[in-house]
Amino acid sequence: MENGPYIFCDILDFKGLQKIVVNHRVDWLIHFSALLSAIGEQNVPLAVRVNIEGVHNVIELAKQYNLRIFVPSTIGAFGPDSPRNPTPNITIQRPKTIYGVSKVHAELMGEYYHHKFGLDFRCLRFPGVISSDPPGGGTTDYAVAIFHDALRHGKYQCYLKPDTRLPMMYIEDCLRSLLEFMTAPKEKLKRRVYNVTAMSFTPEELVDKLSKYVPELRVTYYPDSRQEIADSWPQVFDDSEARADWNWKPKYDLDALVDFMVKDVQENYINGNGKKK
Ligand code: VAH
Repeated sequence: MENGPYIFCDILDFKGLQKIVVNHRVDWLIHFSALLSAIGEQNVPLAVRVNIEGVHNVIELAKQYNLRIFVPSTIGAFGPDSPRNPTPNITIQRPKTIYGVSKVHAELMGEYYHHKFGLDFRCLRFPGVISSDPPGGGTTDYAVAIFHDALRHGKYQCYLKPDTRLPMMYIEDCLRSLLEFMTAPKEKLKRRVYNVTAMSFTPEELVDKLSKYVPELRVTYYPDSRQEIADSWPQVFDDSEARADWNWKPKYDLDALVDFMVKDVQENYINGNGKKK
């Protein structure tokens, strides 16, 4: 729809993206197209194209048209050789998923274009981001699916072990961190890639909080291939540099996340007969 709020374009269509940038006088580019960790392992060639060729397209466009560009990275950009508790901003990165490999590549490409061409590249490494929208193929998405299954069926089969600790963040904190980072004066930025987080929890800790809203909730645990991915990731994320340099501070803890997620899912997907209004 050319004149509506949304214009569809394939991230691999450089000319199509260029047309949108020129015709709509784009000045900031927020890039979220990617295959996430679990789904990327099921289709590596597509993940390479979307996550790597796609990010080349947007970084090159940002350079050509002097755009401020945001590219998200992830806790998945670290691997089993990285310190896990906590994981600092700068440490070894040898991820074991094509998603993580593509995100390390994006980080390094963006930093190169910043230093070589002065590109205003900005990148946040997000933890698992929890919103009421249905899961999108991420390893952390058990923490989304459980709300839909618990509120609809009173039960959930978890694909991670109950004690699998992962960094997480509610969607409102994610969006605010992006906005605050993108509007931060560049003089405050000591680096172009920052860790951000809000909390870390395990499935059993989440179930304990959710059971207060769904007392009859029954959860079973059947770890699958996503357990190996989770076991290679940070357990606790150190975001002290974001807090020091541009005053990052989360507002939602686990209690608040569960309260808002129960309300969001109940209103938008249970009462809303299965689809968001
Ligand atoms: C995933 N939710 O699980 C995404 C995220 C923290 C990981 O990038 O793949």
